[in-house]
Amino acid sequence: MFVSNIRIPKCDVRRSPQSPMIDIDPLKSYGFQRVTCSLQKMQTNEKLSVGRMFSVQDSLPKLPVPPLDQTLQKYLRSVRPLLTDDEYANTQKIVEDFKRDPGPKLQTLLEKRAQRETNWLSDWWTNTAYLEFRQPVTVNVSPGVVFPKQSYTDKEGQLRFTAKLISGLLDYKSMIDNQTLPVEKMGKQSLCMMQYYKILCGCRIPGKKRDTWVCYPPDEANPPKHVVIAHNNAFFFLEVYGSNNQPLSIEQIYEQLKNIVNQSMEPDIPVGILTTENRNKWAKAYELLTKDKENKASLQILQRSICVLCIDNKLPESAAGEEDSTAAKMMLHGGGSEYNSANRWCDKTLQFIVGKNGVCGLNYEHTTAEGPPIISIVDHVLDYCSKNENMTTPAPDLKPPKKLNFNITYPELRENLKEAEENIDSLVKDVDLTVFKFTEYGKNFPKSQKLSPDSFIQMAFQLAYFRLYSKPCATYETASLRQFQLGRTDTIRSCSIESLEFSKGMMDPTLSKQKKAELLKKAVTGHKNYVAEAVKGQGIDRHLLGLKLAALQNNMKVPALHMDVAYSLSCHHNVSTSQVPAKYEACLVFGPTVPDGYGVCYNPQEKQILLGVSAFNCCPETESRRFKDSIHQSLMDMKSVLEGSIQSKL
Ligand code: COA
Ligand code: HC5
Repeated sequence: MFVSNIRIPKCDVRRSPQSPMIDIDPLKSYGFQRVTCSLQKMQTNEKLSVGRMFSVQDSLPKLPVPPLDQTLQKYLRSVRPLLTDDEYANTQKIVEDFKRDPGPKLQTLLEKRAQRETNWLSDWWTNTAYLEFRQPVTVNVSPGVVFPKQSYTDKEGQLRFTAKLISGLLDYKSMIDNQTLPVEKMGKQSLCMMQYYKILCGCRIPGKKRDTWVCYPPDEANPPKHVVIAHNNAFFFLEVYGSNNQPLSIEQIYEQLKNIVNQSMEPDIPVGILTTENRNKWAKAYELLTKDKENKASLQILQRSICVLCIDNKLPESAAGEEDSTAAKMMLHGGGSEYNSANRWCDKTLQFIVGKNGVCGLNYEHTTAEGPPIISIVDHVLDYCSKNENMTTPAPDLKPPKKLNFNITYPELRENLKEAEENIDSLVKDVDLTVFKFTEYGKNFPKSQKLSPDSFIQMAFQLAYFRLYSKPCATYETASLRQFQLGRTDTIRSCSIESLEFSKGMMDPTLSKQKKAELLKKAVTGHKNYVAEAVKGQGIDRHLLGLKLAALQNNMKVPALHMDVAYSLSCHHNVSTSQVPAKYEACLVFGPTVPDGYGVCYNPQEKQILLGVSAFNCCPETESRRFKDSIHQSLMDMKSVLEGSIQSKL
């Protein structure tokens, strides 16, 4: 928990005002202190004595508020391909009206907020995108990452890998604790490092209208020194440092894990399944659960932990060729109550999942951070695990692992558990997931054509959708705002007038390859320009959201612009995408953001592209495999037109 003397840049991590005061008396035996926290204290924190990791933090620019006219002009262009002529004419009028009133008033309110706050967006974003979201975090919010398959095939191998993974994680954590982690860069631009600081200590807590988020950073008086191990639905406290603050050796961790497994040979009460529930339902159950002192202590150990490690016992059978998609499901939702969905604590920021037969990866709760810091940990841990030598030495005064007890005293809680099982099982049935490796080429091909690989891939998604549905759709791509203090993300609206021209052109058999290549290049360039502006804080989606929230906060009504069909259509992302590059062959997955949409996460490597495509079975119009095939076809066709047009030039 935050305490007054933590030394972080004054801008940064803040406790949500709703966060409960925490009484952790039952943990005294583990040497934790009672700590209380206050938002006030957090806000008055003075500067961090800056190590390398935060060396440029305070000199990063503040997120700007873009000019109103610029946003409105871009907005009109972005909605054009989604609207009929009549709808567009109506939207033009609505935008003109907004420009006169209340646009300027709201813009002034936003500019004032930007002067006051370190980042005018970050708190609003945390609340609207995450803490106020009421659907389950499972599938809807928390992404999954599949690691390359490991070589272990039995329980001993599984536990040895887990032990090494924990050791690698602690090795990474020491760079956060000592602030020696190098500042991440995007081109020449340094990025905000605050997300790294929160990854190995954050947790979400369910609330009735809004969740809260707590964090126990490394430089508090008594920082967390334990992980939680989940096995057979039971949770165990495992201290991973000795009394001299030295991490346990790999062998020591392995022995502790063996002890844990021996204590949990039969499936336990599936309390963890509650964390996969709708947040309001989980909040109600949480309230009941915390009436019991022992439960409360167990919950606090989970929340205070560095991370959770899920040692899974079950793995569904996969049809040939489906193994990667099955693994991705284990990471995204755990396979339902019959498999591993109760062997999770989905509120915890980071859960490593070590499954049977070499299937492993992670799931992370998104409130705390974007993908790149998570992938930085993954790359480090996998590097560490691939080394043969063992540099660790035994640490003194090992504490035995301790099972976290949960007493299900209220009959309602039993019903909550049953209902949570039913709900996750139907969610699991609804998820349609396909992961695949496109091996024909990677970033190398678009680069050889002097085109941005990311924009090229985005145009493949546009064409893939158009090929299946003969129409364009609002498409989301994540743009990083981490060039700014406490920056998170904005939206890249990948569907554009140019992308539609390109998609139509590609499907037109009468057009020459030359002409198609021209349309492709124009669309790619248009997209790249949008990206360049979005990452500089000149995107439109967060600005429009800010204008709406400024109205609501000042007791004004929601502007007509935000009630218009153009706004809702352009925010209904039938394709929701994100690029997350990784060194390893990691496959990344997240769920669609609308019932009739696709989620596409891609990891472009030099000579191949790894993709995770999701959809919902309940929607008859979507199918992940069809979309995947269409992406494949689009990437092939795009290469062909570029190569064809070169030949025709010769
Ligand atoms: N010709 C040749 N090479 C080019 C090129 C061109 N016209 N344009 C770009 N390239 C090269 C780049 O130099 C870069 O080279 P590298 O592989 O050596 O690093 C590479 O191609 C990739 O560039 P590009 O494909 O244009 O993408 P990007 O790295 O600029 O990323 C975004 C674009 C939008 C993905 C990025 O700006 C961003 O915001 N990422 C954040 C995503 C995120 O947070 N995801 C997680 C969400 S939880
Ligand atoms: C392990 C990588 C997961 C990527 C998750 C991601 O891209 O989240 C997006 C965050 C944001 O603010 O854009 C949201 N999205 C899943 C809806 C694209």
